[in-house]
Amino acid sequence: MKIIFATSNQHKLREIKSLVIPGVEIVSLQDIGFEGELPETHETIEENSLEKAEYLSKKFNTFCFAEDTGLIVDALNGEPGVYSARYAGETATFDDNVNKVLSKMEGQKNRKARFKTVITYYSQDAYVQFEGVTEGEILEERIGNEGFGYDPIFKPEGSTKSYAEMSLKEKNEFSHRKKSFDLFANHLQQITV
Ligand code: ITT
Repeated sequence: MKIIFATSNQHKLREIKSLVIPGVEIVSLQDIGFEGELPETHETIEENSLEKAEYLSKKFNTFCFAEDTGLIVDALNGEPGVYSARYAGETATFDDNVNKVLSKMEGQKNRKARFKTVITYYSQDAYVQFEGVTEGEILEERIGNEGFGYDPIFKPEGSTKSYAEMSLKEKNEFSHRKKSFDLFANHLQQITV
């Protein structure tokens, strides 16, 4: 069974491709020659995840999944949240977004935050969603060079390392993305057995 993963983020693709579902081949947008933009027009992670999966599934008339992820910081009233990719502006880099979080969190004692991923699996006009959440805290400065996005400033609960100090394998032991993917994998195995 082949399933398209609708993402234009190569880091997400690498993380997802490190996870295996027996009997399932994950196909990237590059593999199918899709170079357009995925629509992301809503104000919740759930809706944006659905929008991306539905768009691709209908365009290619096949099984597809997408995910939307946000970093939710308590002291920032849930920001950057659904705007995580463009927190510091439409053309913001990972560095710009991290700088904005660090400066808004300067002097802040409550550093609690969480990553939330919602995967949407879309097939034949029906869909199902899977949520993965990892609690943690926002560090006072960047630590580590691995990973992407907000990884250098996020330390998951139960770890002494930031996400950016972890190998892919270590990150998968804590990862919000892996948690949602495990639920998705479980679902696929149940419906394909
Ligand atoms: P697609 O919509 O094409 O999948 P995107 O990068 O636009 O890619 P999102 O809308 O889900 O994806 O944006 C989430 C942003 O949150 C992303 O650009 C990163 O900056 C950040 N992010 C997501 N997952 C992350 C992770 O595991 N570690 C650190 N930062 C992450």
